[in-house]
Amino acid sequence: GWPQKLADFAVFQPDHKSAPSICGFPALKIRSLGLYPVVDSLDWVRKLLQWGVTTLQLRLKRTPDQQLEAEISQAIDLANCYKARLFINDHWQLAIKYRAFGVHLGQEDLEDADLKVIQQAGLALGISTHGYAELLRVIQLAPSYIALGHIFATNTKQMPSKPQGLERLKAYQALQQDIPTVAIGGISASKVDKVLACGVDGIAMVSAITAAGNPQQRVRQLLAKVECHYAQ
Ligand code: 3NM
Repeated sequence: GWPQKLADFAVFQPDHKSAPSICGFPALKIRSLGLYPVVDSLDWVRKLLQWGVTTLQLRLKRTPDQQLEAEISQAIDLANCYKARLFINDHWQLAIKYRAFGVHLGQEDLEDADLKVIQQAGLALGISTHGYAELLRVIQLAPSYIALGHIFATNTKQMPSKPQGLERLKAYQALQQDIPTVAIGGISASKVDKVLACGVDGIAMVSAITAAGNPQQRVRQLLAKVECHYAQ
């Protein structure tokens, strides 16, 4: 049978050679994630889509339960109108119900999520990792992309571990070339060049965009920089 929970993967030996994505999650093209804003409201999703963002994540951590479904379903409808790739953080059942492009799972969400159901629904899957051990485990799941964090100190999320830094980011990136990667954590506008130079396929950002004095201008500048980098 198919492993359904992370614990089951301990005995699951995928054959990397026979299939590029052994778990059947939709493959994303290497270098195609680009600028990947992570935001906490439908309002932000709407603005980012209007400003030309094509890959983004809705990460609702403080929304009351009774508002979750409306917020998520409207965000998905909007993103689908724009043909943008919206990943729903954690709420994988709602993501499937309203046909999101993808789901993003943190390590803690992985234990509860049914990966087989996500895969069978045809949604892309992104998974967070923090360090070598988590990365090796997640590579086995062959998700659509892997997030590598946190690269620099961040005030947006409480992190139990130390920042990974650029040297480790380069090493993780070199470790595997098949699955697209996204760097996250403390990436300010001025650090984007250094992070891109590590070879990652996308740059995930929260506060660099949401706390900017002029977020629209910031997004325009970041999109130009990131698109220019990947066009080379
Ligand atoms: N996940 P900012 S770091 C949501 O390492 C999140 O998994 C992280 O926010 C991880 O760009 C992080 O403001 C916060 O630092 C990123």
